Amino acid sequence: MSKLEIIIVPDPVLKETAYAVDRVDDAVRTQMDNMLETMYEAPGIGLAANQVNMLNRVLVIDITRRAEEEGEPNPICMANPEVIWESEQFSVMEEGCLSIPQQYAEVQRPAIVRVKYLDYEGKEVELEADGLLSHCVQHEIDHLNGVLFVDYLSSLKRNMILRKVEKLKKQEVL
Ligand code: GNR
Ligand code: NI
Repeated sequence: MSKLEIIIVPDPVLKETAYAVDRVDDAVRTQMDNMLETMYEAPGIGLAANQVNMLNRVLVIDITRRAEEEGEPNPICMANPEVIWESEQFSVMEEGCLSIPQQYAEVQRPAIVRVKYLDYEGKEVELEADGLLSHCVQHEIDHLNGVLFVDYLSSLKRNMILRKVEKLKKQEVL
């Protein structure tokens, strides 16, 4: 496995729409392995292909490995994920993004989603997600469509966050 470099804003690759994979082959599985390693190392609870400069519809998630809890790992790998149902109820949660380091904001999303995707074996499966997992899977699918969590904020808040990241970059804190 190898660690990949995570792309930080502003970068055009984060605005691109990723293309569907034909099938989950060994190359895609290797990509998923490398993305998981990169995500755990970061550390983060999700990672989408755009963030590591790849433009296929692949993402990885593991919400169990958060510092405080350190549960058993539960990696979820998805290719061609699609939201096939969303609840009418909404949920608001503070989100962060490895491509927008050290910045956090509340984001409103459908509380529960049902997602259809190809798993690590290439089998078509469905997953119903709520809570943190729901926010995370929606956040990652957004990446594959070139959308970032700051795109849901007012332009004032968005620009403030993007300027702060610029400043951190200049100070070479990142
Ligand atoms: O590590 C991450 N935490 C997080 C918290 C709330 C909602 C979504 C996320 S995903 C983020 C990692 C990341 O940037 N994935 O694209
Ligand atoms: Ni992100």
